[in-house]
Amino acid sequence: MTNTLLKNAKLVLIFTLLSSGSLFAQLAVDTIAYQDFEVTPAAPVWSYTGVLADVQSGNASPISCIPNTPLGINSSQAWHVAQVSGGNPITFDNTLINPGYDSIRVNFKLAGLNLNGPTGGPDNLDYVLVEYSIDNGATFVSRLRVRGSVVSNSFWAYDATGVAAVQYLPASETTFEPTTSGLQVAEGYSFCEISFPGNISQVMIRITPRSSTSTDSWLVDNLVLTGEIFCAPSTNSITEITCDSYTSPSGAIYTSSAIFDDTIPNASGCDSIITIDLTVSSSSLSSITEITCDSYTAPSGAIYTSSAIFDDIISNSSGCDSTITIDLTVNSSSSSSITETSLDVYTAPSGATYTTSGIYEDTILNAAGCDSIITIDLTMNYTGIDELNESIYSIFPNPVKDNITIKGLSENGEIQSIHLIDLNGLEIKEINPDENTVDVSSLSTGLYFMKIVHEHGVEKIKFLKE
Ligand SMILES: [Ca+2]
Ligand SMILES: [Ca+2]
Repeated sequence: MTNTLLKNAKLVLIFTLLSSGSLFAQLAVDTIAYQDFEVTPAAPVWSYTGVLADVQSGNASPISCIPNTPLGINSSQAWHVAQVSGGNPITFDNTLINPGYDSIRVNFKLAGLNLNGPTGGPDNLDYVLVEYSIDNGATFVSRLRVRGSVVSNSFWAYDATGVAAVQYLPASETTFEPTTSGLQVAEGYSFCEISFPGNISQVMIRITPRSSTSTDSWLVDNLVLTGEIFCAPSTNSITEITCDSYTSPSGAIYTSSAIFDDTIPNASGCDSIITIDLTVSSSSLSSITEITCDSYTAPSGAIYTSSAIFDDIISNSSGCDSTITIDLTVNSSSSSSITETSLDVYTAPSGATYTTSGIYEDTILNAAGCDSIITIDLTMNYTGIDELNESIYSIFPNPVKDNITIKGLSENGEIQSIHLIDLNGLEIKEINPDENTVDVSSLSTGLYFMKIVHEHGVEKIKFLKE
C-alpha cells in the first residue's frame, strides 16, 4: 500500500501541517526520492553511501518480544543499529530538486526498542543524529538529534505519536529526548522530519544512529524526500435544473433538490469547490386509449395511420418528460359510388335532398364509425307539377283518351314552342303553339308531359293517357 502510493508521481491529499498544528492546507506532493531498505527498494530510490549495520524485520528474531513492530511487519525490513558505539553513519546521495515547489521535506520513521527482550531500550548516550547539506556535501548542518531516555531504557513515544520535526534553520541542533522510561506497551514508531523552503536546489542527508549495547536498538525506515506545492482551492457556484437524477462533476448522484458543495481537482491539481444549487424535477408517466379514423396526431405531433401501442413523450409542467403510453386504434373511412335516378326530389343516404341532376358527395358513418363517402351520380326527372308555384297553364281532360286541350296559351306572353315528351324526356312530337287542342289518341297508355317553352321559362304539365 505504502509503496503503491509513493510510486505515484503526484499525490493530492489533505495534509496536516505539522509545524502549525491546526492549519490545514491542500498539497500536491511529489515523491522525489525514497529509501525503504527493502531487498528491492521502491522507486524513485534514494541511494546512499556507507554500510548498514544490518537490517531487521519486526519479526525477524525468534526471541523478539515486539511482534508486528510497524517498521518490520512481515516481509518489510528496516535499517537496524544496536551495539555500534561509534555510530553507523549513512549518507543519502545529493539529490537535485526541480524548481517550483513551495516546500521540501525529509522524513523517516524511527523506532527505539529492544529486539532481544521485553525490557531495555535506548539510553541517553544512544541517539540518532540527522544532518543535512544543501551544498552538495561541502558543509553539513547537524540539525536534529533524537536520544534515548535520560533515565535509561526509553520507549519515547515510539507509538506513532512521537514527532521530532524541525525547520532546516537555525543551523543548530534540536534534541528530542524522553524524560521518562518504561516498558514499551504499544508498538509503534516515531516520526522525524526536517522541512526546507521550496527554493533549495539540492539536498543530502546523513543519519547516524548510535547504540551502546545489543539491547539498545534503533530501527530506521521509509526515508522520503518530498516536494510540496501548496494549493489555494478555487470556488464557484452553479445552478442546475434537471430531471429525475443529477450527476455532479465529481460523480456523485442526486435525486432530490439540494444545495451542496462538490469538489473536483482544478487545473493545478487543487480543489475546485463548486457550490451547486440543484433543482431535481420529476418525469411523469400516463396511459391513454385513443380510437380515431384514418390518422392520429399524438400530443408530441407525431402522426400515426395504423393501430399501435406506443410511447409518446412531451414535456410536463416541470419541463421533464411526460411519457404517455397510447393504445391507439385507427379505423378507416370508406368510399363508394352509386348511380341514382329519381323523380322531382332525391333524398341521399345522409338525408340531404337534391332536386337537380348532378354528381354529389354524401357522407354517412360506416360500421367502424368512420366516414363512408358516397359519390352519387344523380339523374332527376320531373312530374312537371310544381305545387308551390301553380302553373298558369293547365290541360284537360286529365286523364285523356283522344284530344287534350291546353289552357292559358294566349294569356301569358309569347309561346315559343310546345313539346309532347315521355317520362324519359324523349320528345314524341312538337306541337304548333297556335293549336290548343292536341290529338293524343295514338299514344300508348302511360304518363306523359306537355313541355311549354315561353318567354319566361319552361313549364311541364304531366298527364295520364288512358
Ligand atoms: Ca522497510
Ligand atoms: Ca539500555
